[in-house]
Amino acid sequence: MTVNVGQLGQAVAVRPTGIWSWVTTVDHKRIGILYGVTAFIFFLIGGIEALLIRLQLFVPGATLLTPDQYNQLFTMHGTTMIFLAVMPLNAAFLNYFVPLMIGARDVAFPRLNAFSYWCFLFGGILMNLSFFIGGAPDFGWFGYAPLTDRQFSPELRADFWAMGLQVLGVASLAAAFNFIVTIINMRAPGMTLMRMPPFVWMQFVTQWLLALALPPIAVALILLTFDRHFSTNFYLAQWGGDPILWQHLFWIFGHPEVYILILPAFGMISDILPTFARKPLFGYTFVVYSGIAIGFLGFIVWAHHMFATGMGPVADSAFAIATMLIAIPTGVKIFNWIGTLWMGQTVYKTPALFAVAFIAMFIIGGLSGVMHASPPADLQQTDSYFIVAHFHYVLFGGAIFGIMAGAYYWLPKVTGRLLDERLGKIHFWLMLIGFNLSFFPMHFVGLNGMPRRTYTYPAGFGWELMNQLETIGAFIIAISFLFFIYNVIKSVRSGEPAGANPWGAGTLEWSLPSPPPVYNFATVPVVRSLYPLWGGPNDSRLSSTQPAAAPADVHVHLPKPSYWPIVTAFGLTLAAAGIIFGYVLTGIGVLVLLASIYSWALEPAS
Ligand code: HEM
Ligand SMILES: [Cu+2]
Repeated sequence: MTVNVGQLGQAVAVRPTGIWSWVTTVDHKRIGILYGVTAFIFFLIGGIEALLIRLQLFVPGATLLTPDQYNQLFTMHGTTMIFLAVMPLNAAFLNYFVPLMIGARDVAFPRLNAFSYWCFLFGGILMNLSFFIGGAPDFGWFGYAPLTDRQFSPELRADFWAMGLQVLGVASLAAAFNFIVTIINMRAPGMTLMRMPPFVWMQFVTQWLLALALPPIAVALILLTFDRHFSTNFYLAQWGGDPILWQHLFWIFGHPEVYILILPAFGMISDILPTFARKPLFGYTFVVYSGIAIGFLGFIVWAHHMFATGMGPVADSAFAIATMLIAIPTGVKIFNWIGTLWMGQTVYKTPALFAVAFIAMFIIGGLSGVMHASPPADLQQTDSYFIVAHFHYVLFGGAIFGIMAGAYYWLPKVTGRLLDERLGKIHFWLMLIGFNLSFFPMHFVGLNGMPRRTYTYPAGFGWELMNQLETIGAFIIAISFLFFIYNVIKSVRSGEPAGANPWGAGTLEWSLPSPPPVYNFATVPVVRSLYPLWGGPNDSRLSSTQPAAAPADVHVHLPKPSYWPIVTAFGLTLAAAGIIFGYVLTGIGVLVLLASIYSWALEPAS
């Protein structure tokens, strides 16, 4: 497809419409929107699961849920929040903004990008279908062997889980390679590595973590599938297998995974704070290198999840020390964020509020994390509500607060409309209060012995009040999100036009009109600094009406829409679903997969 960008008005008319245009889109911005909307729906589903869990725990001895239903809900809540909400929400920002921030017209492999999204959607649907077919997975989000094996999970539940995760893994791997190549190869002239916005850097590190951490879990899941379907005994101790093997393989993936969840938020915060503090990020180089250091260290600490298995003093010490080391680069980052705010004239718009709360909440989660880096402390805390408190402070207080900062910051670029500040602030305060009410008491009940993954508890241990507060907090969080949803709808319908650069930010995406045209940049920009829109007479901090780049009369080549990505993803999912529903389906799926890969390869690119 060739677009004449001689006149902007003409180019806007080129923007395709209709549902078919979404199904076949290869535009990274549309794919970003698809990721965002889908992931947000999964976030709401995971949230409703959390509310049911909290209702059941509101009073001792409640009977709202059966033990089996409870197990399904916490397993699907954890799995959904991690794989279907936070990862793809991060992917939404990755897709929409990384090309804009590096001055590219699209990603390196636009059709592969669409394929990633469809795999994510189909994998998520496949996993959730289990609720209607014999029950959802019920063994916790890390699926410890032998609970998942043929002996203790004879139903289809573990198959749904394993196959859903495999398809989701393909989605993330394809995206990882795509964005590694995009970031290395498609930067605008002058955009050296050390001029990349921190968000791009942290996403770059994240994509490497994905590329290196997903294969181990793919292998672990294949071994599990072999155990379940072909009578191998990788994880079954009575036949010479080793359930601890699962734990190693899982956590070799699982610990990098927590950085996969949080690093993009680190990046968002590092871009948002300078905008509102009106000054460059303090210690940019340190933020970049500490992010890389966290990425490396993340691969050598996995067994801190396994202190309770009795690995012996040498392994325990090594993993404890390595884990404590991560506090250093993490502390460096926190120091840099605070340094950015220091003496800045910070304007506390909604994105800035979420960003600052992110720092505070993440510090709390980081501190409890360092606490269980010590094996003796961990033996007290593991499998208790203390752990649930800890990881919600990093995943919710960290990742979700970061993502919300990002949403309030960047949505005006996507929709072209500002969000309502008053509604945003109501959302913020309710969420902050609800979050702390819900999760801070979990530290105490945890240290007082309340185990995690327990569907009820007896009265008289002194846990009642705390649990009631937690449930009330959860509902306050839910209400806060109603304000967010209302705000977004209102903004899309009747929000004030955002203009190109409503915050006076310094990075490249704000030089484009909101929303950006299909081809992003009429003329590829030349970058001379970390904040190309700051400095000089047109400093965007001084005037918030930054003119959009002047359109040049050139022809831009854009990739053609294609339906092969969705067909290929469908074939792959069918093949995976065959493991659950019957191998014939796997055969059909493989045929569809091969045929569509072939057609994809032969399809002309433009
Ligand atoms: C709406 C706010 C949320 C509430 C009220 C909530 C509540 C809970 C509760 C009470 C548990 C413990 C269940 C048990 O051990 O019996 C839990 C588990 C979990 N939550 Fe959340 N949660 C929320 C949001 C999130 C988010 C945003 C994430 C991740 C990004 C997340 C990830 C997890 C994980 C991984 C588990 C562990 C599941 C398992 O033990 O297998 N939660 N949640
Ligand atoms: Cu870990």
